Amino acid sequence: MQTDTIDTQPYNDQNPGTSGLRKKVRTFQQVGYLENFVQSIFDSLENYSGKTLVLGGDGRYFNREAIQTIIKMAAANGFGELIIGQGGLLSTPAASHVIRKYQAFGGLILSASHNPGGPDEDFGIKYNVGNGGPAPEKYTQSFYRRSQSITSYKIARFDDVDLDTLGSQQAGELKITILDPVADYADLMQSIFDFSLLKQTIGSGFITLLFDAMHAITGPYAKRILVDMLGASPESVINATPLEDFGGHHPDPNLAHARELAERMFGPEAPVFGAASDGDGDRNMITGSNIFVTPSDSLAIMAANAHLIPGYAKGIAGVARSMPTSQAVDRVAAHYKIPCYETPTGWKFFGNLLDAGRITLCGEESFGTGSDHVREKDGLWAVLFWLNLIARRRQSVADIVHEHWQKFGRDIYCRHDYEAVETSIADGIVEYLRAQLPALPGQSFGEYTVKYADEFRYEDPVDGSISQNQGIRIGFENGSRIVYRLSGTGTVGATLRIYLEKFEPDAAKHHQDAQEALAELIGLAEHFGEVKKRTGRAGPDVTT
Ligand code: VG1
Ligand code: CO
Repeated sequence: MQTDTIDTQPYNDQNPGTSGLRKKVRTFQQVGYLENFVQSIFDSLENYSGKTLVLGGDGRYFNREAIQTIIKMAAANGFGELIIGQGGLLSTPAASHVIRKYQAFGGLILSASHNPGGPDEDFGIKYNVGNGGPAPEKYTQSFYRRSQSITSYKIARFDDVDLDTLGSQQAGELKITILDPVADYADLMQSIFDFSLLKQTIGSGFITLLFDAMHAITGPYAKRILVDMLGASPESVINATPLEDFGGHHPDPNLAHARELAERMFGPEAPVFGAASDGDGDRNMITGSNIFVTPSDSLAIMAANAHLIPGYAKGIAGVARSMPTSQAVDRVAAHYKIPCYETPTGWKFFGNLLDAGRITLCGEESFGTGSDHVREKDGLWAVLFWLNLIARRRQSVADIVHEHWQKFGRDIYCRHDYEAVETSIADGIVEYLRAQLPALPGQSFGEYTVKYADEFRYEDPVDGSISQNQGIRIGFENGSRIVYRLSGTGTVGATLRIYLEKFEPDAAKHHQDAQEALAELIGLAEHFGEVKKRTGRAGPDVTT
């Protein structure tokens, strides 16, 4: 096998964000851009010679091309085997499972998740370590450092590999195995959930369902699992064909982007259950007939009901949530006397807690829930969890949610996103907020008295690593919170997220509209952050 060492110049913007390096496709298409980043990853890793790397992506534009380049670079850098999803496809949770199942050294996942795809849209790449989870910060920081001084990369010379035929082939010393991207994952799901109960409950018509794959990676997974294995009707999976540009939409599972699903779930004759997943299959939106379940509530409800699911029948060790996620799950943890951890945004912070057996379930307000079955959040897993729950409790989604609120109280919650804000304006807002923090505690604003105002800092309880500046929090005596943070996944300007939360113990007040119930807090968020004033916007671009 002939390998070449190609001279290159560093790019100064290869700093991974919340979930890998995400940029416009055109940025990735610059000479040596992808190669520099991949070589920077390989250069930062040790002792992988002869070992296995998993490779797959969400099928977006540039996926196949990038995979061919990475195959040749992995060969030149001395990996022994590549396991690649057929067609270059692997959902993020399936990639995590494949890494674990085949005890691979690590994996490269090509995705920009819920961001749009196509020649003018986004692409992304991230490295996952041997536990199947996203590389912790100490890795991503060293990838970035290496990218700033890189002078060459290594690449092998051979013809493009056939990504579509299952089985193993040899390219020089490198073994390449193309595997069915769905099979192992479907087996894993079958080992966690009660498939015979689900089949029966769907077959009897008690559960009718609608799943929106948003023309992204979960189409083939949903068809195999929901339709072929569980007997749902083929029409219950919509937008099931993965497209390179997701049909021109944002593959972002929320009520704004999964519009067809939202219309049907809130229309007459709505199915019992509706859900959607994102570009790379790790997010989920849960709805029922005429009800939307916030991801924070979904996590809390899962934690409270986990014992009803075969895979968690023995009980759960603990739970974790990202800092901006509502405190609903904390109440469940307190009730069952299990630990609850608060981590910075991004799945990479759950890995150590999962590996150490300290937690079983975890989640984020951004439509992400998961468990110790893999080391990523998992969209279809969440769908199956809810279906299993509905089948076991024989109740509607609305009844399950309302009973939960009655027992634990409701954490009324919403998030406001201001997208593509000029970076200097966004930084100015953060500075302005930061300057106010020391003086806020003790001050009262109507019924809200500030209890604490700080910047979230996390010390990992397992390895002691510290992450600073993970979002600004203003917490009130009555348990309400306002959180501000800048997104680490956007590709245009800055995205400012404002997270708002208010606890309502009184069941008589549980059926309020979230925006109305949070109106006073929304006003306070503007008072502290001057976001509308400084951006000149009338309101958020996206409310979830
Ligand atoms: C967002 C979410 C975060 C999530 C991340 C990756 O990050 O807020 O909770 O972990 O996306 O999810 P940010 O930095 O933009 O707020 V995915 O499905 O995009 O891999
Ligand atoms: Co995603």
